[in-house]
Amino acid sequence: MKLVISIVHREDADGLLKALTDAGHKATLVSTTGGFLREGNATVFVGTERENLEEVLELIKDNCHTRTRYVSPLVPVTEPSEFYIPEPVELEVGGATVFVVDVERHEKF
Ligand code: 2BA
Repeated sequence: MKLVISIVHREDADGLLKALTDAGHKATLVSTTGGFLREGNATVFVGTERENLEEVLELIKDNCHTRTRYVSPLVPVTEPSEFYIPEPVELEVGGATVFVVDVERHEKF
């Protein structure tokens, strides 16, 4: 068995959950926060048999969209802040960041 941990944009989470459950997969949604932007994102956990893994990954790929974000960098400590005008930096935010891990044991009590 595999556990698919997928960090996705909040706006994609509902569509992804629907696509997964419509296809007969079980999923859990957790509200999370990105360490870099400190913005809310969503993490979806799917436990699945090995033979269904590629279908789960395809559903994630099809339902999560890349977005461009502009963020203002923090004032560098070496710069006097009154003279520093930060230029927004363009970031490409996933899509989905996906980890697939082996499940040693799965029980349901
Ligand atoms: P955040 O950590 O808030 O990162 C949001 C976006 O900021 C990232 O998009 C990336 O484009 C950029 N970014 C992150 N760290 C950076 C850095 N040190 N320098 C420059 N730019 C940086 P994604 O790569 O698509 O990641 C989206 C979210 O997925 C992340 O939100 C984080 O919550 C999660 N994530 C990504 N890679 C991860 C990893 N290796 N381990 C755990 N969580 C991860």
